[in-house]
Amino acid sequence: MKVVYKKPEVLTDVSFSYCGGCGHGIINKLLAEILEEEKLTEKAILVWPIGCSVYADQNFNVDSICALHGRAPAVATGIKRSLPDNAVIVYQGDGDMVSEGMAEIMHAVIRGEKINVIFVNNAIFGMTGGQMAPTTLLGQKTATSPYGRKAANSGYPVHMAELISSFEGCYYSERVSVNSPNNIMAAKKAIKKSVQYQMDGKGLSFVEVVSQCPTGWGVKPLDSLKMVDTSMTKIYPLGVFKDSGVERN
Ligand SMILES: Cc1ncc(C[n+]2csc(CCOP(=O)(O)OP(=O)(O)O)c2C)c(N)n1
Ligand code: SF4
Repeated sequence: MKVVYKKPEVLTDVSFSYCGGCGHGIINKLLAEILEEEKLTEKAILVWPIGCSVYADQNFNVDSICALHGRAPAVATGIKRSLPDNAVIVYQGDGDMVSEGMAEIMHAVIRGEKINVIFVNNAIFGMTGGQMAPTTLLGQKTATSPYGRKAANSGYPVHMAELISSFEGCYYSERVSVNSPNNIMAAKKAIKKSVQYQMDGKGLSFVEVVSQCPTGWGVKPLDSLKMVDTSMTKIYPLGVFKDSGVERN
């Protein structure tokens, strides 16, 4: 029988540790497909965060390291500068990046480090039980904002893809989502393009993935897919915020 689909070989047989319906598993699989299609399985070095994807190194048969809370862009900087021919890919959640490690991502883009950053924004601290993050939507109920996030107490959601795009050190910044087949295909295209930019020696390439966290949001997986359209992308619009490759053509 003709094989029409199979698991990327770069993935091990260890099951993903994510909840059913979580966006992380989709994003991890896209990354695996891209590494194979770009023939980077030997050249890639993945930098994992603290968060629900902390165990993902067990799923990829690729060189990797887990960086402590929010420090992934700093760790990736050291790796890329000492191994400039490798594809150094950072993967971070919003709690890890925007709460715990905002300084590291800011200084990585200020320096224009030639790395990829995949930023998974599910508007919540997933791993630790659904606490409010800097990306939590106004009015969103979380374990630490049971009456909904209020700007007067906790400020406003942070728009990372737009913010990163404003730095000269950023070569590419796009926001995508993974709540429908079309959006998953667009997410793959964006991540693939960003990886190609790194292999061409360009500056920091950033892809924010608006991702569903049904467990943290307290909804069923199918409802979480709808919430990406009805809530998340209303505040975090999808699109390209900077693409220096296109602008220079
Ligand atoms: C110094 C420190 N602060 C906080 C924690 C708890 N902690 C573990 S993972 C994490 C963040 C998880 O949220 P996020 O980065 O949004 O990733 P997700 O789990 O949602 O994918 C936190 C706060 C910790 N272990 N150590
Ligand atoms: S808590 Fe949320 S982000 Fe973490 S694995 Fe479960 S659904 Fe995914």
